[in-house]
Amino acid sequence: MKFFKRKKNKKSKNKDNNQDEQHQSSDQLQEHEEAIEQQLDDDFMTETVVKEPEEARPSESEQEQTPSQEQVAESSDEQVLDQRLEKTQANFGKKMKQLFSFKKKIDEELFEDLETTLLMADVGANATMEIMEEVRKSLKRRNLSDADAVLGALREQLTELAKQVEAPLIIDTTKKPYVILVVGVNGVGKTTTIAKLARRYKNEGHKVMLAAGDTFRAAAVEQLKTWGEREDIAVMAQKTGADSASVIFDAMTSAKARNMDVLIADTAGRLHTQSNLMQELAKITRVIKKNDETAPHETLIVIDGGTGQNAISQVRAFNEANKLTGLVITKLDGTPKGGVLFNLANEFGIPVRYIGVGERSKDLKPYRAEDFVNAILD
Ligand SMILES: Nc1nc2c(ncn2[C@@H]2O[C@H](COP(=O)(O)OP(=O)(O)O)[C@@H](O)[C@H]2O)c(=O)[nH]1
Ligand SMILES: [Mg+2]
Repeated sequence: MKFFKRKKNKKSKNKDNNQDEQHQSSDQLQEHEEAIEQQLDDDFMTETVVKEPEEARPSESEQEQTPSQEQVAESSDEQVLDQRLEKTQANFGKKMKQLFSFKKKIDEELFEDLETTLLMADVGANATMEIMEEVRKSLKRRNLSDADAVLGALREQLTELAKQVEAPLIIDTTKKPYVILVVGVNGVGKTTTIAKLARRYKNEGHKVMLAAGDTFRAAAVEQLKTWGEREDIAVMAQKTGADSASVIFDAMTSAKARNMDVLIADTAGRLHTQSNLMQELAKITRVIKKNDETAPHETLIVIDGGTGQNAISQVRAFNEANKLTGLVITKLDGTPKGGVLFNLANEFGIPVRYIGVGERSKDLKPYRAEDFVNAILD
């Protein structure tokens, strides 16, 4: 039995949506994104061919089975997500369906089991409570109680919550450079995400520069420089131990002089509990504003998708030090607990701009609520 009904047909979806402006622009954006994704896919394929070791080359008979360009083109973002989020799917959608296959009767125990499944996937206590309350209300209102209806109502609630934080990051080209400040604790994937973003924006035709604002470790500057060289993107760096705020300030000046469109600034990872380091972050923003009072135009926090409840305290503390405007949730490919996105959505409502689903430079996807919910449920 198929409990969750997917709404995959974009054309019919358009008809249902009255074509209001927001949907129209988000569809246009989607088309645009698909074109970029294709470009990224093409780039990536060239890379793999170059790097492929001799013995790993497919034999001729295997080559015949290699998908054609057209077939590759057909593997959409949605399919990639389905694949990359399968750990969460196994711990979420699959578990829920199992609950119903064991029990035909819809009773209080079943609701409790559903609640547990949400909690186990890190949806968080508050969000779980609210979602389940809405599910119950919705069933009561429609006087329904069969398995399909329960799961359908749950899907609706999750989608609604997921949609509340759907707002793609659009580079404002009137800001030159458009400054993106990237913050977060150590090891969450800030530098990797910056490299992925740089590649994406470059492919969109923007002139991109990076600022190596993580001046704590020499390795951090080197890591960014290596990415920069690989992708042919300018990286502004100073010596280890330099003042992070001035590195970023100088990079802004240089970006202006070189007519750059986008400047993405890295920062050192810091624990949200280290108040002196959090104050330093506030100083970075103050110094940025001395260069351009409208900047930073986006302050992105990077959150490791596997962090669980700690993600909430991270976002809270960083948001107090520096007003956050966007979230990137990384490593969703490696965790069975992708439910943290709902927890964050419910708690803060800060837009989720991108999700990280792997270590390669193309493994960053613009966040789309419906695709995300489909990938973890079905
Ligand atoms: N599987 C996976 N690994 C990631 C992702 N994003 C980053 N990483 C890995 O996380 C580790 C730390 O990343 P890094 O960018 O150095 O983190 P930073 O300390 O926040 O700058 C590296 O090994 C990255 O390859 C992701 O979306 N998926
Ligand atoms: Mg880093």
